[in-house]
Amino acid sequence: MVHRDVRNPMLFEIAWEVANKVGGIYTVIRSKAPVTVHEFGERYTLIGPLFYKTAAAEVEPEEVTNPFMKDILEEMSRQGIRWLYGRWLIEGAPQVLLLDTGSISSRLDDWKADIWKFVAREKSKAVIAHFHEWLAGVGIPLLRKRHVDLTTIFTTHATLLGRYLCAGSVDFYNNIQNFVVDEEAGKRGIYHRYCIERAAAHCSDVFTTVSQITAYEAEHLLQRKPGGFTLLYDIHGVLPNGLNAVKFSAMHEFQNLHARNKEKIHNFVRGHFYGHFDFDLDNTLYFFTAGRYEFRNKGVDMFIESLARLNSRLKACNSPMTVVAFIIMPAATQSFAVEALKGQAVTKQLKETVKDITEKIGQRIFEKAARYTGGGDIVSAVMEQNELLTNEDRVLLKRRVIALKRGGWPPIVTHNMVDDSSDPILNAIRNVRLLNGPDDRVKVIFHPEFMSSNNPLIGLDYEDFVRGCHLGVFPSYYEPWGYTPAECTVMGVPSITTNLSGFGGFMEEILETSSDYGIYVVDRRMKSADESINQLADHMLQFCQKSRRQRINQRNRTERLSDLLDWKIMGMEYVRARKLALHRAYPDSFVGSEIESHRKVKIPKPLSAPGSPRIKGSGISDEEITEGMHNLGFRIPGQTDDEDDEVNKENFFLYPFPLEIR
Ligand code: G6P
Ligand code: 1S3
Repeated sequence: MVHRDVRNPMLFEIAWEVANKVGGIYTVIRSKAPVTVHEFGERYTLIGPLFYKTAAAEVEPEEVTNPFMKDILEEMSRQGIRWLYGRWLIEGAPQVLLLDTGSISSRLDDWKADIWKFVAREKSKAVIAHFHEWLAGVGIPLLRKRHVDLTTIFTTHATLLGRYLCAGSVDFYNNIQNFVVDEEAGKRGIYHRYCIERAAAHCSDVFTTVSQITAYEAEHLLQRKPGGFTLLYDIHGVLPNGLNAVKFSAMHEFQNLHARNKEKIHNFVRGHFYGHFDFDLDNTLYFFTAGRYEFRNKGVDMFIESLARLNSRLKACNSPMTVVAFIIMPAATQSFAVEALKGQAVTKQLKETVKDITEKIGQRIFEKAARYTGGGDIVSAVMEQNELLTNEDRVLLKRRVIALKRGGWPPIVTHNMVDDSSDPILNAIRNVRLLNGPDDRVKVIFHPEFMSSNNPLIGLDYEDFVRGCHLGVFPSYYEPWGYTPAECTVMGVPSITTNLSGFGGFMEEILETSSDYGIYVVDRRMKSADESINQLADHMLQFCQKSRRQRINQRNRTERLSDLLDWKIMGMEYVRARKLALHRAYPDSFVGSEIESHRKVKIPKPLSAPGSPRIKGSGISDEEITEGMHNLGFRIPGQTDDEDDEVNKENFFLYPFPLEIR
């Protein structure tokens, strides 16, 4: 019997998105790398697919130092298997092994066994193999079949069947208990993939997922409940996704960045709405939604419908505010629309002409002032109005202004779509008649391409664009986690999400009143679609009614949550999952005293927000809450509403370990 060291295990993390950017799993693994490297150092290796086009930019090749690994890789080379070993060029620089799946497809079973021959050679340490998503998870049943001496974790970031069912028109959450899963998978032509996913979930020592909502889904569709227990230890099996929150040395740098990037969005808006630019940018709010183009799953249908209701409400209450709502979702396009490019060009020309003319006027005033030798009124002598603007300037200015005239209303889409007439987003916008008319208080811009600083229209990278906006709106129907609102949060941008998204559910669990922190959660679970749409419109309307000071305060509170979403805290659930995996595989190596106790705490509403009936009703004073938070390890500067603004001094809290979310 081999006795493996469970205190210093080796960790392999296997995923299709290692050094291969496809979607959210890439973000999970990449952003988590620094904390995992911190914990495991050289005992951590990531395994993923080798794509020659991108690998060179992602991985720096390195000599294999581990003698066991070296032997195995040499053996694989002799068998014609191509691989790349090195450091992934990301923060934390983890060791990475990329395998050319093309070179091994003919003997898939064998190569997987080859890799795991590692554990037959490295006998001193326990080995944890953590697989993400079904594509990588195919290895788990094979390992189980061969009785390889290691422990496995399988994390699913969505279920195949759940995604397929939700994208259709089924009432998914109300029927989740009733689906005949094999039949449904068969009908959709995904039975083989579904079987792999289910086998991975069932054969793993520890099965986990990214949120409570996906745990519920997995329980019914994969028929295994995430988490589990041993005699000594239990976990719920939800490993929420974290981020690396960037902390600026100047506390309010994120507010300055908002103002700077908003100015760039203003420039785009001036151009886009040329000829109809009759609204005040000082009273304009930028809302946006972004992500993969999944019309129903990402809740774009609900967003557009709610914007139409918001438009009517803003008109009805004569609001001075204008909302420009961006939809950033890549779709098939032919090119940028001429109208969209023209708008930027004519406004740029106008700006340059005005700049030239003002320079010339300045020069003329200077010349006159320098020559002034006395006599008469100084001001009229130096700044004779008729002489300031020459005829040539007047003609040029007229030409530029005339160029701003346009026939139709500003376009609702920035590109020429391949499928304009049947595009679901465009059709939904047309159906609710949000056509950027002069009376509309809500304007819509569909940008069917991801943001980039090289883009001739907006010219901002996604992160800068988000910082410049006021509110992210993500009313998803199917969203196991949902990084978009989490990213908004760490940048101090308030957002709206739903209780069907993993992130929304997580925030509702840990915050007493999430809206005070700028996280609005729409109920899409217990309410009808119409009620949810109204709730979303209400949240957006309330946001429009905030003063600038209130928006600044709210951004401060939102940004304070970023510590919570950092991997340093979120990664704790990964630590627990690994511990359970080791407990399960090597129960004799642990003793009773190692049982961890968890306590569940909720973060109270911010002290500067108005008291809720719940707090008032409970009879607990702010002082008591403050003291309670202090006892729990929160760091609290004595705050008042006035302090909770741009000059706010320090972080509101440091969250105590361990964080227990049940
Ligand atoms: C940041 C800047 C302020 C600016 C404000 C605008 O807080 O530091 O100088 O006034 O943004 O906020 P708003 O919500 O109107 O874009
Ligand atoms: C999945 O990617 P998606 O956008 O297909 O995994 C992500 C990372 O866990 C998660 O954030 C997202 O909700 C899932 O849907």
